[in-house]
Amino acid sequence: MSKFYITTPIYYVNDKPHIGGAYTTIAADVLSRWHRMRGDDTFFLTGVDEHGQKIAQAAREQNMTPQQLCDQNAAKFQQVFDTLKISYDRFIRTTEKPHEKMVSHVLNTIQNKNLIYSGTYSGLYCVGCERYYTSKELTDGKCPLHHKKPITLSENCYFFKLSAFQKPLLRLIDTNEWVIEPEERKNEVMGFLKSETLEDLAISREKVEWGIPIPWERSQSIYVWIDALFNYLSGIDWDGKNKKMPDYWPPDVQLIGKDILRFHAIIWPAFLLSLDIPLPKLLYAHGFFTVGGQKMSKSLGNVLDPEELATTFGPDALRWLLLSEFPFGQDGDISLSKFYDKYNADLSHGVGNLVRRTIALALKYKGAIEPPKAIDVDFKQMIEKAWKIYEGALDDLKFETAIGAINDIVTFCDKYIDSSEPWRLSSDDKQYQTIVYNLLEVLRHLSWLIYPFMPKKSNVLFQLLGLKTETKKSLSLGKQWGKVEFNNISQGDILFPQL
Ligand code: ME8
Repeated sequence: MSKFYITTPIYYVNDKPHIGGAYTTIAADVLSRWHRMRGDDTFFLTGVDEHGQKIAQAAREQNMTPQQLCDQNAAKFQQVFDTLKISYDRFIRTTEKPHEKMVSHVLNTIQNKNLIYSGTYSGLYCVGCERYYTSKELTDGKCPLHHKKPITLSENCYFFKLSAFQKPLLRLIDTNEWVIEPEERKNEVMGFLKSETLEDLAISREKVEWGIPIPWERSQSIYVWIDALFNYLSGIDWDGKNKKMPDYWPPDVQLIGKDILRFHAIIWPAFLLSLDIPLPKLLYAHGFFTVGGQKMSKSLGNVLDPEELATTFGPDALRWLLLSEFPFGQDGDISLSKFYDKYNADLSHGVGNLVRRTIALALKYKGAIEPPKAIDVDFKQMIEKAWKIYEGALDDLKFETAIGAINDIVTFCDKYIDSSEPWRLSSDDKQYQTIVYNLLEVLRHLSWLIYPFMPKKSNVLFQLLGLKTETKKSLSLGKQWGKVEFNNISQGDILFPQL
């Protein structure tokens, strides 16, 4: 059995769950469900980032202790993830004691290797981002994200010798030992490493009351970003000391948004190299989306809320819509009107209508619908081809291609119904039964195929087909054509009511 370890970023606990984070998490969930369905020993880690000045400040403003705020908001994230049918195996919170202990151990190890030294850092600091900016990175002297002038800050701190890793990282990326995808993102990181001198990294700060103390100097605490990166190790219960890493290590996929690429493509692997820990197999940074052609912003009033969208379209459909609108690795645009159009086209008129038509035809025949003596080769080949495209697409994180393969099956069947005109035949006719069998068998395959994207609808469809135990089968059995008999079919509620 292969293992599959996948991670998302951990989200700032003081923010509301946003559609951007939901996008990353849904994508990770689809991959996790796909790997579980395939029989892989899968571990899906997500969670929240709970330390730092911003969180302490937000708690003060709300008359709460930081821990109270974290507890309240972490629960909110979990609730939204439940709504979105996120099947994480572990929801990590960086205020968990084992995480804090692990980070302390790891810092001691790096310190013992002489890769940490004390110094003074002075720089342009954005409170909103909790990070320093170089003047080059600012837009008109302002933080590109918060559009505020950073403050000049000087403080004693510890530095990590990040500069020592510039050459090793360049080599690892160049030789694809450290794989960053899509290609564009890899080139971005390579370009940066080739053209800029990597400076040592300030890893601690003074007077942050809500952070993990530097073990040998408790007046300093570790910078929230560094603390957060180590969640990928504490999330699988590594204690920071044991030489043997947990079996899930290294991650097979680390999914992130392109905004946090440098943290994950440079700083994170440098820490792992400093600890002699194998690097993740793949770092994949997806794109950002605009809404109706514009950047999402409160002032424009175009912020999409994942919970509201799940109420409008249903969580299953929302997952499908988000991942089908534009290619995963690229930037794209979404909008409510596009969601309505796509919902009606793919789901209501597409999959949903095929289900309703097929079941209506099947119910006209009273007996069990058995595999025909001569298997329909066109159907068998069509389904085998669809599976091939679908599997290759999910392995390459091309969600939109996998969804396209499903839509093509539906189109094939719609044409088949129109051309074979089963309504002209008597239900006792062998030809009628063959047509219905082919269509039911397609629905059974569709239930498997839609599962990673729409787990609840997939289960409903299996039930309508009278195949409640089908998912207990291995995928390789499930993928075979023409072996199953249908004898307990029912027409339930409409799967995707038109909106
Ligand atoms: O960066 N549009 O957390 P975060 C699209 N705690 N995606 C967005 C988005 C938007 N408007 N806003 C956020 C952090 N995201 C750190 C991570 S990991 C060790 C620590 C997505 O909650 C984006 O993909 O601010 C980003 O990568 C992720 O949410 C986390 O954002």
